Amino acid sequence: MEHKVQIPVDLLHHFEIPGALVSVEELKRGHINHTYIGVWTLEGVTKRYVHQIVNHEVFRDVPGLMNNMRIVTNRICRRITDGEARAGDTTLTIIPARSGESFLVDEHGSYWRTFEFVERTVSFDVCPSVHAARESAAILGRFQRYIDDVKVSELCDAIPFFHDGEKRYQALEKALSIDLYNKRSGAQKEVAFAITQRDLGGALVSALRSGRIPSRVAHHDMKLNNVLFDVDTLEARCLVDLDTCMPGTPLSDFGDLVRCTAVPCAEDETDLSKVAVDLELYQAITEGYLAEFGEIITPAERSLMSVAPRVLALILGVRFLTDHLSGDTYFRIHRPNHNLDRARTQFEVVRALARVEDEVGGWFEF
Ligand code: GN1
Ligand code: MG
Repeated sequence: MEHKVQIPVDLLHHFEIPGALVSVEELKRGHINHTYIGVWTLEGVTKRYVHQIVNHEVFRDVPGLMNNMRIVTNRICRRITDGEARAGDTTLTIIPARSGESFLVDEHGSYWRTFEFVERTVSFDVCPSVHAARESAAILGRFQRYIDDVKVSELCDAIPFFHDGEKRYQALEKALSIDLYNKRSGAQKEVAFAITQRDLGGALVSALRSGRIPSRVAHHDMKLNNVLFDVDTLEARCLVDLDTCMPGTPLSDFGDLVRCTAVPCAEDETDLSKVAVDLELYQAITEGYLAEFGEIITPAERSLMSVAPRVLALILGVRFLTDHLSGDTYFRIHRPNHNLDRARTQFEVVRALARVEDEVGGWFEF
């Protein structure tokens, strides 16, 4: 389940960081990459950096991914220097290797990269307030506005078919038919629910494919804990985890943010009675988002906003379930049946969102 990583201290000194590494500690967060916080010192002054191992089983094209990230962060930096960004907004700063590359490969074949640590910020796994909900959505709207003129053709698919609900269902069907670990019988309820929702899974990707909604660069992992808030004012300042910035639809991000923020419980909550939509949070997200991005999105995109959270929760649930059936090779687990628990929770989120969908529909109209 866990694997101990040897920190390649010598290799980290090949990044463009002046000084020496004093200490490094793992930040236990995220299901895919491994993240460490390094403290460096130069002439008595210390500075923190984020060192990360990019999971190259998941991200097959690390140079392509880093190029996407460079394009997106450069665009945001230009908005900031041109005075077009909100005061305080910032983005990730990639620290290149001395060779000029944006990553280094260690002797075990792990891909390491480094960012500046964004100081004086905090993040939340569960939404702490209506203000935080509004701020997280507003920074998402600004992020999408800042990068809206980046051409989708400039970015590669960091993970092909990532939020493609149809492909995700095909993968589930394959895992069910192979049933390599005989887990299907223990997941009957979840499998049955997933099958009834198949059409919903494809709702966004079919609109994209038919051209009903435009392809735009999107973040594709818009969890609340990927938003950094100012530690004093709790204003949202930065979106992190830019690995999956690639062509798609911004509805993916809006949907993801609602599914995890307006349902304020842990993603693997086992007490399903805690899985409920907080309409006040949901409304704050909608208002915060539309205030920043509402003038850019098309009527067709707006018309899909109320269903997007349900689609995103379903796709994620299907992905967790598929991974459970396939031996937990993708999402890191911390207990037996963890991915099954996660799938069950997401399916409960789908049900909870369905119950409020008519009620919230009017929020998205002009
Ligand atoms: C993964 O590792 P993390 O937490 O940043 C996943 C997302 C899921 C998320 C669910 C590359 O993100 O798609 O929505 O878990 N990232 C990838 O918690 O698959
Ligand atoms: Mg991520």
